[in-house]
Amino acid sequence: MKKVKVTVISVFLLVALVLAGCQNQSSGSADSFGNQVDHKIIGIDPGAGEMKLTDQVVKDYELSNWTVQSGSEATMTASLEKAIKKKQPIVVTGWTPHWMFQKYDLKYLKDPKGIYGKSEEIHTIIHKGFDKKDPNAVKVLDQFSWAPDDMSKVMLDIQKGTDADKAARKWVKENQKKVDEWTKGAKKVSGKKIKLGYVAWASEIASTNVVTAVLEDLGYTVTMEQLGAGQMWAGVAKGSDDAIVAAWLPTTHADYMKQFKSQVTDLGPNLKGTKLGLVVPSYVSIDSINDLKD
Ligand code: PBE
Repeated sequence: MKKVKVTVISVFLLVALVLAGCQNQSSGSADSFGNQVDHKIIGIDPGAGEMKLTDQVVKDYELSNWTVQSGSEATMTASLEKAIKKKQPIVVTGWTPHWMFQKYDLKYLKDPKGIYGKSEEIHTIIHKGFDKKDPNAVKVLDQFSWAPDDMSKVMLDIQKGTDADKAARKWVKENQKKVDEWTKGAKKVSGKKIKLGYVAWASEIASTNVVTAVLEDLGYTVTMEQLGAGQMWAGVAKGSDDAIVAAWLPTTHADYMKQFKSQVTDLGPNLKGTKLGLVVPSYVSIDSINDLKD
C-alpha cells in the first residue's frame, strides 16, 4: 500500500516536472530578455506608421509570444525613463531625430530583415490644388528644408520646458539665413489664413511650430490642428487642412500615401536622414531584433 502511494506521488511529481519543463521551453529560459520585459514592446499611438511596421516585425521575426503595447509618445518615453532610472531592461518603438537620444544612452536593435526601411525622409504634403489657391504660401512650404540637427535643437528646447512656439521662434531668430532661403521670393500678406495639420510627436511639434512662426512672420494667420496620424492624412486629403510637414516616407506612411495619393501633392523632402526601429538602453546585452526570440 505504502509503495503504491509513493509511486503515485513520484508519477505526479514527474508529470509536474515535465510540464514545468515544457512551459519553460515555450516562453524561454527564466532570464531570457523576453521574460525580463514580459514579452512586451512599448509602443506609441496606434495610428503611427511605426506601429504597423512593428506588427510586421512581430510576424516576420516570428515573435509570436510578444505583444506590442500601444499608448502614446508620452507613455513610451515615461516607461523608458522609469526603466532607465532602475537600470531595468525595456524595448520601445523609437525614432530619430528625437530628444530621447540626447537625454539617454540608447541603441537601435539591428533589423536584418529591413522591415523599418532604410534611411527615410520627412515630406511636405499639400492638399491638391492648394498651390493654385495660395502659390505664395506653397512657395515657402516648398522651400522649407532643414537638417536633423536643426530639428533636434527645437525638440530639446521644448522637452526642457520651453513653450513650443517660443522654442520655434528662438530657432528662427538664430537661423535667419536658413529661413531667408525658405521665404525667398515670397510676398508679405495681411492675415491670409492657412491651416496646418500635425500629430503631437516631438519631431512634428518642432517642425510645425517652426513653419508656423515663419508663415506668421510673413503675415499669415496660421491654425495648427493637432490630429491622430490617420486623421492628419485624411485632413490634408479632403482639404480641411491645407498642408502637413509631417509625412514620413517612403516607408513609415506608405499606406497613408497610397490611400490618399490622388488627393494630395507631394512637395518633396523637408528633412533627410531619419530612422526608426526598436530601441533599447545601451546597457542591455541584446543587439538585434533576432535576439528577442527566446
Ligand atoms: N513617428 C514619428 C511617426 C512618424 C514620426 C515615427 C512616431 C510614425 O510612426 O508614423
